[in-house]
Amino acid sequence: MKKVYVGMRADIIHHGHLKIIQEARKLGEVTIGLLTDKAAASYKRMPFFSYEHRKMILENIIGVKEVISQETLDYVPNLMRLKPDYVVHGNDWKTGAQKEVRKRVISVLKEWGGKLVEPDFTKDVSSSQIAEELFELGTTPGARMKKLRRLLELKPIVRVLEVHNGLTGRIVEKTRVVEGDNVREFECMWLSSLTDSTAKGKPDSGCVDFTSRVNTLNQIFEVTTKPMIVDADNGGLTEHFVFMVKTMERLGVSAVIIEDKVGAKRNSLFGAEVEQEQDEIEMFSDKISSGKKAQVTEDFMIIARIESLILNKGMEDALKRAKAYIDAGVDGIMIHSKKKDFQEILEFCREYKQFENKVPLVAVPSTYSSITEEELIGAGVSIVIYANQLLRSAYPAMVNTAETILKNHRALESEEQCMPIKEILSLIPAVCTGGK
Ligand code: SPV
Ligand code: MG
Repeated sequence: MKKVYVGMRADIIHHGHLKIIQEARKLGEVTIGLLTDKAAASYKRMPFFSYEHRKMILENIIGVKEVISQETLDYVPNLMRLKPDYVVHGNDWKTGAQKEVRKRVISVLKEWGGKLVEPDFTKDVSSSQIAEELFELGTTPGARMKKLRRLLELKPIVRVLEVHNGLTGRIVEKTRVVEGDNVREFECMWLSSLTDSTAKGKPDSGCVDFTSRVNTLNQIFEVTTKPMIVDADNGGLTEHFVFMVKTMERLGVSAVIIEDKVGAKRNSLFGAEVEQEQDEIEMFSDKISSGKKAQVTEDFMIIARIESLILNKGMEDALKRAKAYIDAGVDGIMIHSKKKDFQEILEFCREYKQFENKVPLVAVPSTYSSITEEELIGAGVSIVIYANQLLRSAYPAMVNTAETILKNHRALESEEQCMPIKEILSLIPAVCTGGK
């Protein structure tokens, strides 16, 4: 029997997959190289179904002899081991994201005279299209909430972008950039107190009340499926925080971040320019453990935000607090800084790496924005939050348009700054507003 290798992601199985397997069977004994969850998440969104579930389905398809794991997008390591006579793949990978992977398959097969066989791909069905349609259907609170923990397992860093209304939620949901083999997107949303307040024409001083923040959250959740981290300021009094935890969890929020400050709420980026007081370690630890006791599921996360560097309390204090908060049961640590350079963040990360007990580390590079995701990964950061960029870019554009109309006594000159009317009419698909 000849050996036939078929690499697959097989997240949403359809007749296109079965046709490939049928073609492969005609050539010999079929081994499926199934992308692991990490490999599948390395170049585009994480799969809907876990490796075990995808494997179980494939193993029960007639003609599949064995399913083995493929740990990289690159087929070469598995091909070197198995030295198959044939690799079978639909001919849709000649162009686009997988072009390079294909080239490497062809060149390694040459080493033992193996062949690449490329049946016509099935044009009337596409996993990506089915996935898009599933996302448009929406999600449930429980399914959305779980996604952040899964992303933390699968991605080297979870990329989070600020949202403050339904439209910005849609931007996080839909925006994608293709870079070689990779489709890059934001995996999660951040409901920022700064941009939520600013979008409502109010200062970031806690004057947008909790009910209003929950309303905004619901508006965003109506039109998105990605997970959400909520900026909960300092979480309020401990006896109120426990209710906040339950509300957030019930809605399907994946994590809240609470900052270790007390007193009148001021945005951290003011630093020591304004009066800001840090909480006692014991009091804040108590808030964390009370919150942890209040949550119902294992999925919800409470992340503690350390303000020591912002308030010039020093590295020692920041590290001491990180240890105490971890002991109190926190699920993540956000270390904040308002320096332009990122040396103090890297110093914190270096020390943090030595901790015996670690939880995922979160960074918010608003002022030290020159740091790259690769540098953050190297430092051990698991979540990067781009906390305010959508609103900061939208506001100057809108003011500019307003001024252009005023200066010209008409709207014509503003047109080149605006998206075409036709485009805005179809920006939101009809399915979101009640059918096609
Ligand atoms: C926010 O986005 O509201 C934050 C981050 O809390 S910062 O503005 O940097 O304090
Ligand atoms: Mg905030």
